[in-house]
Amino acid sequence: MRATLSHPIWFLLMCLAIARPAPAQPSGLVEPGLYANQVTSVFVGEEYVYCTVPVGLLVMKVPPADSPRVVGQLTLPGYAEGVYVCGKYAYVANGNAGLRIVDVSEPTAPKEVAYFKTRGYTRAVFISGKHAYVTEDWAGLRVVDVSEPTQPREVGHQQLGGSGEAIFVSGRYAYVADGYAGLRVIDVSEPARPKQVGYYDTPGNAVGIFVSGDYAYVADGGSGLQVFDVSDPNHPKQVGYHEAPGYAEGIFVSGRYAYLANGGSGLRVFDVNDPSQPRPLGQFNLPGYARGVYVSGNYAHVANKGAGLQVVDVSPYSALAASREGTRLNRFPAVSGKCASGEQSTKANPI
Ligand SMILES: [Ca+2]
Repeated sequence: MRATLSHPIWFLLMCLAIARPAPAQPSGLVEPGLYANQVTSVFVGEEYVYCTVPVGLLVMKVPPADSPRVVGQLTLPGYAEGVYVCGKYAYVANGNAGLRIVDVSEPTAPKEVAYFKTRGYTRAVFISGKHAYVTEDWAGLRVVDVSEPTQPREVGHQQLGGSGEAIFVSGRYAYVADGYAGLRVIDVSEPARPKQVGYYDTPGNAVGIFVSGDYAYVADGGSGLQVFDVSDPNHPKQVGYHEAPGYAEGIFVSGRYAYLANGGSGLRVFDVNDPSQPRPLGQFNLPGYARGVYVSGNYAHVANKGAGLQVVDVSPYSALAASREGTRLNRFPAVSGKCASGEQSTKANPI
């Protein structure tokens, strides 16, 4: 069942990828890329872009202003929901098949080196330090020591009450978008004893999260973008929101901009220079269903269920554009942390 190009599912995916015409360019700003059309999540590394599709992991090359192409792929046994890449390893949240650890040092031949069987349905993973933080549907947060990636080892667990849709680790806290249960703040300073310290029941279905500075940005399903001041982690405080039409699934913040993967309504860009008043700047209508987004430089990489990986030129609304205006830039927190191997997953700050 391990990956080969001749696997019938891959064959179908590749046919879909090749056969579908490139989508029209929304707003004239898009470099559309189209691949393996059910992309469930995306992570941008230094040289390659990593996408999950239900049956596994794709390693892609995304040349600037050109269409992405798949250079490597691996079939996985579960439903691939999310991926985080650190050093030479990709960590895949693989549904009922737990956490899969894949050596991607040879991008054309990704190879599974270990897996960690969780007890529930694994939805999301975030790597920080030597730990993988894994959320599960109704089974909470697991802290897994991956200092030796071929021998993952659980060190701590905290039961949570929701569906564990997404996780972001910043400093000593893990922030979980816990589905209809809302936003949870977990103190992970003692990995063996993760402990919930703060909670906020968001109005909608919290499915995406990004933390930047003192603020947590939540993609809250039908309730759009919700912004929380988490400077006091014990008491997350809602400070701003924008309920755009659509279904908010994924969120990425870079500098003063927030990028929202907004389901059937494509990609939305907000100015969050004042986080209490997210100001909508623009919208990119995309084919399919925008589920996740990862911004690198001038490009937003959108995980799109139904229309593959969409690469959108967001240069009018990017930290790069802001830098030309002399605006102070924030680092990209998602990719600036030290990884298990001591390497960084991507350039800490490509600007
Ligand atoms: Ca809720």
